[in-house]
Amino acid sequence: MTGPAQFRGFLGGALAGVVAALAMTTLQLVLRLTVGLATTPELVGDRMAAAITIATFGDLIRFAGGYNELKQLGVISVLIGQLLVGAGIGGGAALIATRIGARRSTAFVIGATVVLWVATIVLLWPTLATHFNGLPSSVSRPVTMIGLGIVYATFAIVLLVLRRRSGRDVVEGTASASPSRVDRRTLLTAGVGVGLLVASGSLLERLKAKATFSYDGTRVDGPDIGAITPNDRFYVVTKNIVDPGVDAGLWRLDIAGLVERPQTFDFAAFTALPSVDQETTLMCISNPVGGGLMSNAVWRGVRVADLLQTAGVGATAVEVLCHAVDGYTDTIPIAKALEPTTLLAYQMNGEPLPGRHGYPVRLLVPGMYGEKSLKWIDRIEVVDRDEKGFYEQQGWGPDFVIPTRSRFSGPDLRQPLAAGRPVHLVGQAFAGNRGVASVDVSQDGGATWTPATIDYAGTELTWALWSFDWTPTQGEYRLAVRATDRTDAVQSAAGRAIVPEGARGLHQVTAKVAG
Ligand SMILES: Nc1nc2c(c(=O)[nH]1)N[C@H]1C(S)=C(S)[C@@H](COP(=O)(O)O)O[C@H]1N2
Ligand SMILES: [Mo]
Repeated sequence: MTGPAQFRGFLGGALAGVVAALAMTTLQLVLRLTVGLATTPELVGDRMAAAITIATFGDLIRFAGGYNELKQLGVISVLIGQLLVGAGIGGGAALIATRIGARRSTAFVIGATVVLWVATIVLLWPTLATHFNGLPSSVSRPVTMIGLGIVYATFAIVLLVLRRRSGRDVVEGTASASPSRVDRRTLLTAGVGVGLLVASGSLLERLKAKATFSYDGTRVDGPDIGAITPNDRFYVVTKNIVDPGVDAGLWRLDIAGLVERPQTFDFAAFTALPSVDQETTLMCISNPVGGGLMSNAVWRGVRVADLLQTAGVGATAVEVLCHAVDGYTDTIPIAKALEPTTLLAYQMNGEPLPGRHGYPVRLLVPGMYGEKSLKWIDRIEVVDRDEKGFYEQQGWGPDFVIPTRSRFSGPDLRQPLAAGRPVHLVGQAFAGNRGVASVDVSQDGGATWTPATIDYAGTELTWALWSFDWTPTQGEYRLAVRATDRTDAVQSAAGRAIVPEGARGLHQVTAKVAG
């Protein structure tokens, strides 16, 4: 065959490869929407998140223009990558077919697909125990492997079918004799491709409607923050692009690892266990000083200590390694797991947990940053070594204990105030699991302090609400707030960056008072 004909053959093969990859993508999206199978973009994103440093993570977020934007960029990149790999295999198969023979070409397509499948499994291994409809972690890894096998096989089969049709033309010698026939084949392939593009596009739209982009990063802010945050206003942080939609009928909770009697509970058995109601505030490690990634709710749940006592914790236990259906992991020290306030919650403010807050069951670890409070949890494994969770692998921590903090949440002081007119300053203070004893307000950047009123004291495990009636005279004020916890420790004024152990420092706002 001549050079140009070979080149045309390569292009035809590449087109077939792209179309086969589109067929694979479409099937992936269908399986994601129907049976909760994790897609390659989601698994690659999670694998990357664990493999990169926080600095790179931050750079990527800035490069994309936000976390949600980075998630979208990641999905698009992996999907385009898949099409390019498909094009490469399709084009390669066409060249092999014309130079060596159809049989070798078929072997190449099958071989390349198997190699890719194995490579995917090896590279994404830590993330494979992910199933968004809540299959137990014991089966979700093999299910993901088989699912990947099915979608990769779909790629190979579609490519071979498309190749065999054009290959026959080559063998019959009609390809060069009748270019219009080749064009018809190409047109047919392209037509199938356009159809698949439309189908996968509409599936992507449906997934986007369910995606976390619209609510990830929800904060509570403003002058009207009550003691208890309503479920639909509670802050949200999630690593996921589309959060799990767990089928409570599929879901199981495993208590495993270094225990004498491993336990498995279904949802009915779990909610039949003795439970407690506990008001607890959660806050994200990435909450900036003065930020609203912090909320308070009343939770009903089962004490982890009760479950561990039933299971019988081995003497060498160091940590519990927790796993959730979205493949998220984190650890807590065994002593923390055994504290009576560490709960597996299944109700939030008197309702079943909302999907975005971890339905059907989430962990609550008072005193430690929100990332330890796994949503959609399905496994607690007692281990005798220091394991690292999803964010800890990136380099967060090692200390996840919440330092005492306080903030102004209202009113908005960007508008100048009027001298002599009273202002009602309000805010929250939070001291992890130590409780807030008192709050002070400063008008001079922290040089002198005046006690604020505690309007809601909360418990050891919750925030407190404070207010301060202030009637300023003309001038510019540097307002600051600080809290003292119930161990009498005063909030540190020393600033600390968010990375790697969470922000610390005084929340300060400038108030201008006109005469
Ligand atoms: N399974 C799972 N659990 C998770 C997360 C997650 O992405 N997946 N995010 C964590 C983080 S970083 C925080 S701050 C809290 C937020 O909980 P909320 O969205 O209910 O406020 O959930 C934690 N639990
Ligand atoms: Mo977080």
